[in-house]
Amino acid sequence: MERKYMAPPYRIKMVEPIRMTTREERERLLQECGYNPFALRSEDVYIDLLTDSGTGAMSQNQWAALMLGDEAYAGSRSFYHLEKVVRDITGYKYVIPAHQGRGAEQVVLPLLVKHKGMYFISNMHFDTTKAHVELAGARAIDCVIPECFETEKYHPFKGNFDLARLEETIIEKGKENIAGIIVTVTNNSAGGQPVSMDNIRRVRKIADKYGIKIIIDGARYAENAYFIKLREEEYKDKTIRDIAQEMLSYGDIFLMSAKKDGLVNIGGLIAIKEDEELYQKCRTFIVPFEGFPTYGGLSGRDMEALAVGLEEALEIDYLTHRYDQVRYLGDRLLEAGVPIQYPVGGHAVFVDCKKICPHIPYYQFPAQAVVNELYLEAGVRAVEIGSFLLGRDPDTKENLESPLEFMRLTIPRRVYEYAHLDVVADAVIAVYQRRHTLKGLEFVYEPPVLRHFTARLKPID
Ligand code: P70
Repeated sequence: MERKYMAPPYRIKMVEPIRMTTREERERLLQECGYNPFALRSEDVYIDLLTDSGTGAMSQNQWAALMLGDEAYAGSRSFYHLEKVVRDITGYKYVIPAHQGRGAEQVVLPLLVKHKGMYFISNMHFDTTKAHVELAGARAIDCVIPECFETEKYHPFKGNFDLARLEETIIEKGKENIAGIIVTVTNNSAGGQPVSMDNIRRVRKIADKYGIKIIIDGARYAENAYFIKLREEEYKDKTIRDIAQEMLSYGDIFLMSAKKDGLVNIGGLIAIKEDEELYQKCRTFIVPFEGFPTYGGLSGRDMEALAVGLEEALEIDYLTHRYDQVRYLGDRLLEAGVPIQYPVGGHAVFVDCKKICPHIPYYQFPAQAVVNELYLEAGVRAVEIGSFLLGRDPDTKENLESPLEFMRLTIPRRVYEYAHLDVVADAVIAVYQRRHTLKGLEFVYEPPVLRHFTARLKPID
């Protein structure tokens, strides 16, 4: 029988108890954490939807693989195992591990910035990528299609590049000033929205025309491949692996936070298609930042678990159930009239808080107000993806206004059941019903880089 939402393609072998707190406890805890749930202890969270990064459950095969870890400083067997798997999936020649995505970004992005006044163009940069672009002295430009910002309107690939704008931007800034085109799959900032194969292929054509390198930010590349299979007619009978291979064939450099579609709790990857000179530079610079090029901040057992996780994340049953969980939560909210980014993406439901709290201006962080209220309601931790995360203009230091103010309900891989998602949906709906009572926030402490991780706030009366 066809089911509307697929049951988990696994059974449970080990459990981690979680605990519900009282409303009084949560009021105190929220105040103590400076109205920023990043500072909460995870033990004080009932259902943790802060991120899908490093929060997934490993399989029995991954746990078994840990025992095979070869902890040699240089040239371990585990590195060569990982290298083989990554070469097979990407088709790229050179592979260097990193401790996580931003470790890979820190090594590679500055090497692409050749002089002052350079730009990276992306469909949408995610927070750490943008931070590394700016730390490398370059500037980040986003070129996503406008449909991405119309949250209630269906579009199968809201992560797509606006190709005309991409080309205009290259011409306007001068091709010699473009350090690279970053294709973020899926587009995290706007809802885990996919990029179509057709779009990636056309980006490649433009890149070739102007001699620009393509960097694939592939944290969720397997989820992107799944959407291509689902929504792009000519790929419906292809395997996820074949689709992933074709997607990556259009890139030159693959950067991956393996904490997502690598199904591990820590890990990252740099893969380079054929540019030997760039590879040599990465090998040099990985040493002071991450470690020797055959471990890059990972232990042998981490690399073994990753080699297995990369394969598992390409399994169709795993991906179908994962997407169904996200879809289930999205459908429950839509039925209750809660505005969300529609259709839902691959890793999370993004609640449109600009619509929920029009009375709170962007510089008082409407989505953060909703995140905090959700924690008070049911001990559920979500995360703000909006003006709080976006930060300030690196030149003028003005607070930037995000076009979208989202509360992201991020679903960890293979961790929660549909029943947990019901708790989340009921709580979001309760908060939605008292949305008029929510108040904006102001800074008590604001760090200069990636402020959302460690800032302290207070509600404005
Ligand atoms: C997330 C985390 C990380 C990320 C990413 C893309 C497309 C690179 C990276 C960096 C970050 C985060 C945000 C809010 C709360 C917790 C964590 N994304 N590229 O959850 O990779 O984290 O391994 O250094 O999404 O989306 P890494």
